[in-house]
Amino acid sequence: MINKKLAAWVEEMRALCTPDRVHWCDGSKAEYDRLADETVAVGAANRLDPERWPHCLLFRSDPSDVARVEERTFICSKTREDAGPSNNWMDPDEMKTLMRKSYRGCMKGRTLYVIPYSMGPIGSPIANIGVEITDSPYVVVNMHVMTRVGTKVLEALGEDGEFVRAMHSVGAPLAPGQKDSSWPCNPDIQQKFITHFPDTREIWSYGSGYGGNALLGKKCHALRIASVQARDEGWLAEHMLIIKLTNPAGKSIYVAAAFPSQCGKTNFAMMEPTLPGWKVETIGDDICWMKPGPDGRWRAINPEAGFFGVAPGTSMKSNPNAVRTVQRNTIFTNCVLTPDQGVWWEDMTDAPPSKGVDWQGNEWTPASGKKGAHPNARFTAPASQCPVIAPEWEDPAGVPISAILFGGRRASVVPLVTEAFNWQHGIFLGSIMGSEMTAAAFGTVGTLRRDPMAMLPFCGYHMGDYLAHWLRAGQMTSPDKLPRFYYVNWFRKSADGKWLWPGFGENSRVLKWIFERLEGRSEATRTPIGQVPAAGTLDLSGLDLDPENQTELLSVDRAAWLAEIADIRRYYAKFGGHLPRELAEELDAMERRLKEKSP
Ligand code: OXD
Ligand code: MN
Repeated sequence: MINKKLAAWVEEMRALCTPDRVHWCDGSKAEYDRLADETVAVGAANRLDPERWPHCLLFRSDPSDVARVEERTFICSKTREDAGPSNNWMDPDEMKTLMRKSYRGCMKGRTLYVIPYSMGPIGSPIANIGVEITDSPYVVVNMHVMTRVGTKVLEALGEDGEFVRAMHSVGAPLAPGQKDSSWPCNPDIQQKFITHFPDTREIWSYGSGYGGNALLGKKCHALRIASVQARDEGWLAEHMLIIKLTNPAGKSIYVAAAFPSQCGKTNFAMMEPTLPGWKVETIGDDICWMKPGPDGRWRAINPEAGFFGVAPGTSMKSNPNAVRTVQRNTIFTNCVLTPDQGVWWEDMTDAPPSKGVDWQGNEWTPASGKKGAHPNARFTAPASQCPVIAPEWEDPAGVPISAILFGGRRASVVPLVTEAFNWQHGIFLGSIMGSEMTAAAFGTVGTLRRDPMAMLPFCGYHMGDYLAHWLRAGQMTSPDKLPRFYYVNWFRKSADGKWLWPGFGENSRVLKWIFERLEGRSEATRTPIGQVPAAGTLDLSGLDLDPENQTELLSVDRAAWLAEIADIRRYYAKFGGHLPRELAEELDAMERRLKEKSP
């Protein structure tokens, strides 16, 4: 028996968008294969060499449609106040009136697909159901990989269950007889809309077919809408990877970590530790939903079922487990097509292919000096294919989190690892975290963007209230059950601009110190900003690290921190009356400690 609200909503959208056909997705492999074949047959995708890249597809997007569009992303809460200073806002009724005009007749000549999906293992008390309506077969096949799709979700939803309504159109109706383009979308950036209605748990997306703009289970549902659900219901929806960390004695803990986009989350989630006997296994690489469990510990699931990872830079050196994951059943977007029907991207191998077809469909050679793959080219691959996926990654009960890490790219100021004094101090450190912009992101290269808990582009309500919610979460279970917070920075540089820390698998040394801190076996030194590893407690064995670098990596530069205080105050001022008093007090206390002679 179909859910009544779902049937009514699909009919309403069908009548508005007037597609030629409606297809309810069952989530089967046959459905995936049929749609994949159709996209190849109409020239929208290339099938890769079946021997070397079995069941892999390559799509090329329109040049106007290559990334998330934050400037066209809106949080349409009832009041502007609730959306806060970091989100674009429009009145929900006004936005819907505007968008209904775009949606009217927008699916002419196309099929309307109904995709029932579950974020998280079906039936998990932490999971949540959504239904995406789309006119893009590319979206359907990607959703098959990234979420759990189909009839089993409809069964779990039942006749009266609640679901997130996720409406999407590429915004490119077809006139009778009109030939379709290989990547239909609305090329006018001002006509793209990624809108959220948190109060009614709805997403309306129009004009883009790419990534987070179109695969609505990911950033739109699992972060922007879910963060509001989490606020209202007493849980946490976060932009965090989740790993299982096992020591040489076979004891395991689970760690979540928030890093802004482009700071190596996928690499960290699949890390191969350099320290002998230590093991990292993946639970998730991007999103973490956490609820207090029956034992009072915060239990986390990865709501996704796949990885939508940035391809350029992914190599056997930077992330061998990602390379192994994407060998089959993978959808590539905006990579180079090689002459032997394979894919390539910058820094995948030391030697590039002699020639290929670039992400815009043009003949390409490395000698051209142009990039062959778009810097935001992606792979969509099933998480189950990751060689280091943890066996319990789909446990409906979730995994208990012992530590939460956060950090961004900071060339100076922030030490390699700092342990927070307590929960409140941890939220304070999370609230001031930030990252220096990279060339691949918008903004001026090198300028610092503060990005609390890496949620700035993904929080569906006022950031000040979000921080208050984190403070409340600390009261939901007994203090001894709470995870501990660690502020990390792999990107510190020396005065002459050289990396102080090798990163990648060597980050396992920091994980070891954290593991031992949690067991009460490792010493820390109190500083004005938090606790850093005491001399000799960070395992640097076998690492050729200059003793000067070692000192600088963990040093707390009081003058530099004092100089940050003014910047933090300016940034906190944007939160107005929504800034939790506790955080303003933490800032004052840090300033006092920095000005004292000793910590
Ligand atoms: C992502 C992002 O794609 O954070 O995961 O931008
Ligand atoms: Mn992300």
